[in-house]
Amino acid sequence: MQELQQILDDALRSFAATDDAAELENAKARYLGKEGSLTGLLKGLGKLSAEERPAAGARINQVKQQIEAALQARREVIQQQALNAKLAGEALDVTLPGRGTGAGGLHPVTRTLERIETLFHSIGYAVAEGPEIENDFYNFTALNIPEDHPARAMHDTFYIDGQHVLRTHTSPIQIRYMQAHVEQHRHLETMPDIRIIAPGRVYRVDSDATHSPMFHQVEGLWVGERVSFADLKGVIADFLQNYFETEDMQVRFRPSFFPFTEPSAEMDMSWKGGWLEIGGCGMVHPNVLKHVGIDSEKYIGFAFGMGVERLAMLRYGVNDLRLFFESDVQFLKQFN
Ligand code: 2NM
Repeated sequence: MQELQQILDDALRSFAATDDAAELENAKARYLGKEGSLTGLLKGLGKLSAEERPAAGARINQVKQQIEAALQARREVIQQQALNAKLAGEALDVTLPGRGTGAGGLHPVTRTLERIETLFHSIGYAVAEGPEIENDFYNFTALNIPEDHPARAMHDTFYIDGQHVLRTHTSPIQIRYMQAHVEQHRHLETMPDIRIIAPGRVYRVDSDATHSPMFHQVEGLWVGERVSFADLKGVIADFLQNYFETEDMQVRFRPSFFPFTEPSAEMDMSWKGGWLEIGGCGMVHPNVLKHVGIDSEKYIGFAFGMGVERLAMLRYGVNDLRLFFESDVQFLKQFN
């Protein structure tokens, strides 16, 4: 039976030709299905004579078993291949070390603030804090800033409403502290000195390469019965020497004007053979002391203010202020 051999060869070839389970079952149908070629031969047995039938039937059944065996073998190979592919796709090396979550670290401005706080703490200054949303009195009036002063204008100050602003300096902290200090010592003949720094975020309508609408300031205040301009210069010089870790630090005061101090000065420090402005200062104006209920005939004080980003840039060698506010981890992780 030439035809039987042909069917067997075809079946084995088409089973071997596919890697796909569904395609294999389609191939099976072509030989063993209801319309399959082998099934056709079996149906044809009836046309044979009684003598021929048993031998022909036996041969067809033998081929049928061979095809079924090949089919089953191929099914198992394809199933195994599918399983291997699935396992490879899900491969997980449980012996690899974990990725971890990273340690994180402090922002350079935060580190600078902590350094400033530590240094002033070491010479007897407390660290005071206060709200970032302030009212007109604490941000301007108490500081002897007149009603028509340009700093009060909408284009310099972020207004929350007619009465409230984002603080434009940390002086309101000092005003609040002085008020509370006076209240706390009202029963005494004389009150102890006030020695504080007021670090924190401040806000101004200003944004370019050297100005950010939010930045950090540290102000300082010493109020007592015998506080002098010389003390002010000594404290500033001591701070800068320690902050920059150099004995070779010159401090220069240039006459200036602020509504809240009299006299007032700009502070410069020696830097790379020249001078660099690092803030302003002065003796607290008598009107400021009056606003917080301190007798300006008995008490006197100095105050100063410095930009924290400026101090951070100088210490870490950063040349663009904006880098501090971009939250770029590649930049920030250099400082930890
Ligand atoms: C500065 C410059 C000069 C200052 C004044 C006061 C207060 F509240 F005592 F009046 N706090 N800070 C002051 C004085 C701030 O920053 C450039």
